[in-house]
Amino acid sequence: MIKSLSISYLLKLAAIIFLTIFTLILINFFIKNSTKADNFNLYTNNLGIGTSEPNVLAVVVTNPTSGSSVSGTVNITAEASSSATVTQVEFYVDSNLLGTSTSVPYSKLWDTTIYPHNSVHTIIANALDSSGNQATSSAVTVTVLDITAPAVSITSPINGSTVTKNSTVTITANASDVSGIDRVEFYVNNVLICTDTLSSYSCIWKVPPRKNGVYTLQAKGYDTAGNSLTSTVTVTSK
Ligand SMILES: [Ca+2]
Repeated sequence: MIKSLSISYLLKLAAIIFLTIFTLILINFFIKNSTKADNFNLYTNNLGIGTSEPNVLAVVVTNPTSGSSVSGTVNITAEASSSATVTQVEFYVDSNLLGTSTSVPYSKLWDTTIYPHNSVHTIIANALDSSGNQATSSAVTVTVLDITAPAVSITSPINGSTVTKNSTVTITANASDVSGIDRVEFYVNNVLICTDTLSSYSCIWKVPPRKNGVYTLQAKGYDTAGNSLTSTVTVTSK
C-alpha cells in the first residue's frame, strides 16, 4: 500500500513538473516571437515599407508646366501632401531661393522680365512637413519670352530747343534692354533718315534752309525680341 501510494505520488509529481516546464517553455516562446514581431514592425515602419501607414510627403509644381513659354510676372504654384502636416513649400529658380509659401495654395510670384529673350530656366519646389521630412518636386523647365519694350530716349537735341537752318545736327539717343538692342531708327517728321545698330546711337540730320520750321524728331529702338519704344522731341529752326 505504501509502495503503491508512493509510486502514484511520484507519477503525479513528475506530471506536474513536466507540465510546468512545458508551460514555461511555451510562454518563453511566445514572448520571444512577440518581441521579434515588434522589432520587425519598428524596422519596417522606419523604412516606410511596413503594413503600417508610412509617413509620405510629396510635392509637385502645378504652374507653369514644363516645356511651356512664360513672360511677365508668373504665378508659380505647387501642391504638397503629407500624412503629417505640410509646414512650408520653398520655390527655387535656377537653384536660387525665390521665396517660401506657408499656406494653401502654395505659390510665389516670379518676375521674368529680368531675363533675356528665349532664356531657359528651371523651377523646383521643396516641401517640409511637421515630422521633419523633406521632399523635392520634379524640375519644371520653361522658356522666358521678352515682351517688354526697351528703354529709349533722345538725349540731343532736347525737346523744345531751336536748331539753326542749313546746319548739321547730330541726333543722339540712349537705348537699352535686357535682351539687347537690335537697332535704333531715327525719323524726322515721320521720314526714316538713319538706322544705327551700334551704341552710342546717333544720326546726322541736315536742317532744311528755312526759318520757323517745326520738326518732330523720333528715335525708335528695337530689342532683339522685336519689342520697340519711340522717343520724340520737337525742335524749331531759326
Ligand atoms: Ca525687352
